Amino acid sequence: SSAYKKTYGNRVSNFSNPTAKLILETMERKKSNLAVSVDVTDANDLLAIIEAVAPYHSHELFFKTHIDIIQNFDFSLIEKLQHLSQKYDFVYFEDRKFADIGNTVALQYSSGVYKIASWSHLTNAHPVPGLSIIKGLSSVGLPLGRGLLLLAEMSTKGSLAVGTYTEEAVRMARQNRDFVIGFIAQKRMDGVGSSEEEDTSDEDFLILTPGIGLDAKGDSMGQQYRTPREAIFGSGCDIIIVGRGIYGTDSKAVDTIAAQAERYMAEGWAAYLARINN
Ligand code: 5IU
Repeated sequence: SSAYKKTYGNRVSNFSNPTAKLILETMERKKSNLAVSVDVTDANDLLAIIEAVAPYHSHELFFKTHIDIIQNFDFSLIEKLQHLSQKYDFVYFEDRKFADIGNTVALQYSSGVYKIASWSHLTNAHPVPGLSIIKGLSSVGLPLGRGLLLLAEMSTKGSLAVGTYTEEAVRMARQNRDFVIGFIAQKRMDGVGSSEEEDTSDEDFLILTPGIGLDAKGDSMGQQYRTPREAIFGSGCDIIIVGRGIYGTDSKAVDTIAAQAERYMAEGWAAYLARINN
């Protein structure tokens, strides 16, 4: 597809959504397509990992959180996260994976303890409820300039998000380009599931891909890993999501975390340069 060969900067105008534009501009400016996924349960560990990675190289594009696993959560954490995102110029992606009817997800997105829409630039949803989920989430997120990714595929062994399910997810996104800016997926989705009458040659969706590891092939719970090069160059994904490959499974020293982040960042960017210059 044409988006595969274009620079991130040249794709900004393919999107109307402000979060999509922010992401592509940040990628171009920071020369990074790395999202760091931080699945830790202590707020201080979350802040420490961001501080370990961000100031040292300043190349991280995203931090992806699961805010509901933090044991010692209070809203002052959000204020600290917002301060860090301004200081180090990165984007937040709360990996909430909404999955309910529109009315419920609108409440889950805006309210409760976490008030995700108030601070997270990007979030994601399972397409399983159909268009209702986009209606609900966009009623909250669109006025705030937020963006949504649909889960078109998953990285786990035996995932049910395949075939016509994936195609339907892309059709749902195609009808809601103002808010749905792309997918969590394993490959590019431009043109997927489109009818013969539709011209999708200029279509562009951002593809964020998890399941990235340089040293392991998977974990004991069904996760499967591939390399940044396989994802970005081979499959045309745009952004790699890396968690344990960077911060490890037991607490690591700050310089080890920073060095691992640098390694994934360099691999991801090299794969992108190979792709656009190929
Ligand atoms: N994640 C996946 N696979 C998926 C989806 C989300 O791994 O298909 I959708 C999340 C889960 C975790 C992160 O927060 O991405 C990957 O972490 P590791 O790099 O530590 O495996």
